[in-house]
Amino acid sequence: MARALLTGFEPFGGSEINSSWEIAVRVGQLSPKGVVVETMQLPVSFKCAGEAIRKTLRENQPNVLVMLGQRGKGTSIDIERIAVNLMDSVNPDNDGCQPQEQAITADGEAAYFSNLPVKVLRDALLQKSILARVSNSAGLYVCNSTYYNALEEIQKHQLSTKAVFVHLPKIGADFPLAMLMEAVKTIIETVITIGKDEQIG
Ligand code: PCA
Repeated sequence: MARALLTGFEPFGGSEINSSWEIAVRVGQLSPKGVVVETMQLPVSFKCAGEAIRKTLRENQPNVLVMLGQRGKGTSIDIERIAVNLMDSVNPDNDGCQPQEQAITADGEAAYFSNLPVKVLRDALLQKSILARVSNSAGLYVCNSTYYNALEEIQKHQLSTKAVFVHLPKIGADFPLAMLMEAVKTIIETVITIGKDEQIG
């Protein structure tokens, strides 16, 4: 059976919860079809989140990595296509770091793309009438840098892990908990279906 790692972030910026972790932990218990899902909470720390995701990827080599983050002002479920090699933050992370126009990896690639077909994932959500789009920027804060670290690690070590980052809006009237859970479960199941054709896992 394929193994998926589903990550979410701890709260940040004075909030009590982070929708990404609330959803990750619940979807982990849902047992999506054809896959064993492990969940992991990441710190909102440029340094520690990057190190943690790299270590887990190397040690556990999951078949699938779905990383979730919260986009506070998000009005859709955003399937992130790309991570760029830049940190530039308006607010400090939970360690008090606030890098300004700094590379994530000195002399690293300018950017990495998801190695999954992002439009297929978006369409799987639209088919269920869940508002989703492909996003071409995960921002320049901790989500982007964690995504970059993950994709670079996969590339550098030639791992077979298929990875994508998804920004979720806050849980609320427009995006109730059940809808966000259904969305993330659908993404995982769609990745597994794609993988059957490509022999993931
Ligand atoms: N969202 C932030 C970091 C953690 C999270 O959930 C971001 O979009 O970078």
